[in-house]
Amino acid sequence: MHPSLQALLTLVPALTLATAFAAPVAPAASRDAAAPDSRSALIVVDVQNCFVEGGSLPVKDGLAIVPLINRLAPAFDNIVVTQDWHTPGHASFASSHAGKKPFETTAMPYGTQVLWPDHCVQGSGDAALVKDLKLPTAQLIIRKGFHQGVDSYSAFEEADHRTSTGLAAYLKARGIATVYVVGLATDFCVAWTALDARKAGFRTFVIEDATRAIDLNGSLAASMAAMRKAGVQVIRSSAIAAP
Ligand code: VGL
Ligand code: ZN
Repeated sequence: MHPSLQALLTLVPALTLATAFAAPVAPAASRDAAAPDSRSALIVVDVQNCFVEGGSLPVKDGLAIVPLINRLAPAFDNIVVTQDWHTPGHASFASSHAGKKPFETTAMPYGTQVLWPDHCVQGSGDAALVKDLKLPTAQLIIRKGFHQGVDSYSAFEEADHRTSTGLAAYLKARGIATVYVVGLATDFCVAWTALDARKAGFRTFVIEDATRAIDLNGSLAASMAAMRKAGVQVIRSSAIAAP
């Protein structure tokens, strides 16, 4: 669990109230402020068969974001794609822990770990990118969660908060200052990626309608509050690409 998310999860009832009064979605007038430029990158998180209808850990309505992402892509000179990429018997799988069921938690050396159904195993069709995702100009695929004993929701660093994926250095070497995060799932890999993007100093947008959530025990409200608190700007795809 991301430390700032963990702290916030203990406040879920308060947060639910807080988000009910959160600022409304950015109006069309903010289109220019949200517009990507040559120093912007789109980060497409985990749009894989495992996380959509028919996959091993399906996120409700996950496929609905694919046409949106395809429509956003031409607005970006720089696109990075991530893939959740686990070993068979990965430590984040409930099946690797005697007596544990999916969606329960366990204590790992790096903190509390939600246990998932087996998902996104390296090289499987389940781990492949969704076929209809059309990102012909994407330049980098970051695979994460491939160390047997450590999960990695974030595209920037593993859940031990020590092991870097190299993404921040890559983006900085390419002159990127602003990132736009889309994909699955809002409250896990998208949120952790956006929070770490802020930590690494990027101006950070999450394009909310191009994400879908798992929403486990209030995790969606907690993640939205954590992102807003960290300065992540939550926008709609209409601020960037005409519907
Ligand atoms: C994810 C749970 C487990 C995600 C990955 O992509 O949000 N969620 N592994
Ligand atoms: Zn995973």
